Amino acid sequence: MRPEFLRCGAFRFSLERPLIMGVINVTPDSFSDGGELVDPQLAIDRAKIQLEQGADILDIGGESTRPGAAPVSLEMERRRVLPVLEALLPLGVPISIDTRKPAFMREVLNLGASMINDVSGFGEPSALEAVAETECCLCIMHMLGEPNNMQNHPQYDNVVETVTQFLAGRVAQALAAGISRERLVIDPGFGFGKTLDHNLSLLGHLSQIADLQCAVLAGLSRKSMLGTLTGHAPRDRVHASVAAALIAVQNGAHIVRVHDVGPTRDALTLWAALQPHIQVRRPEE
Ligand code: HH2
Repeated sequence: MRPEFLRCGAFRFSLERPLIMGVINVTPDSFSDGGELVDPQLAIDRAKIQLEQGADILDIGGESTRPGAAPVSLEMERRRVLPVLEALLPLGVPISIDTRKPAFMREVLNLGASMINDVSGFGEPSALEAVAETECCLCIMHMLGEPNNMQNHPQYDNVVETVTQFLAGRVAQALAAGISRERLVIDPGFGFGKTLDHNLSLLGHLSQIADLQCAVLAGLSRKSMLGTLTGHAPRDRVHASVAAALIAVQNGAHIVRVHDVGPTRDALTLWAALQPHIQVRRPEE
């Protein structure tokens, strides 16, 4: 059964139509937009533009997790993210914080963040504890290894099976910690310890991940798989990113995490308008 709602702090989303999460990287080194938004005011301005363009959730990150990236300290993450979070909270919109640190999770949730997006899938021992007692939404992502080594010859017997099993296990742990299913989002982690072939397999089998009965998020925006296929640099991958978001939604994603909110919203508006008109043909027709 398809999940119908997503609880995200004080917000409640219907999953009838796809949601857009706008990416705000307050980092000097992100692969796609690194350095553009290190000035907090620029990050705040970008976030406001994304909201006008139709972002449902903003995802603020202070640590790049691109292949090869080194971890940053808690203090650095606080210094980058908190001014932006504090300026955006009064707007009353759902804000997700992209972090792997339980101490930072607690701090931003106390301030009013609605969602925690953890690319390590809440793998730190106290990560689930940090979020369990709140109403926040969790994005549980699969990653093989760590950003500094994840693209060193990633191997799987069956990538779709492995990722699905991993996510199923983490969902079971979250449920056991008292976190309700409507607060859970799962994400195969495109590009996180995956070759082009692995990424394409996961995109093609996203509906298998959606069978886990949680909202599914897909983050394909400007990623290197699109560069490999098109030959374009990150900032010139908008068309491929929009196509990827559309394919992900077609294959079962409920949320797409994107840098280019306006073009993605246009494409998904068309997709949503088309849905009531799609005929299911029976074999005898
Ligand atoms: N991808 C990135 C970062 N966070 N979170 C989720 N849930 N899913 C993703 O696919 C995902 C993510 C990497 O993209 P970006 O934020 O643009 O780059 P960087 O990590 O270099 O800041």
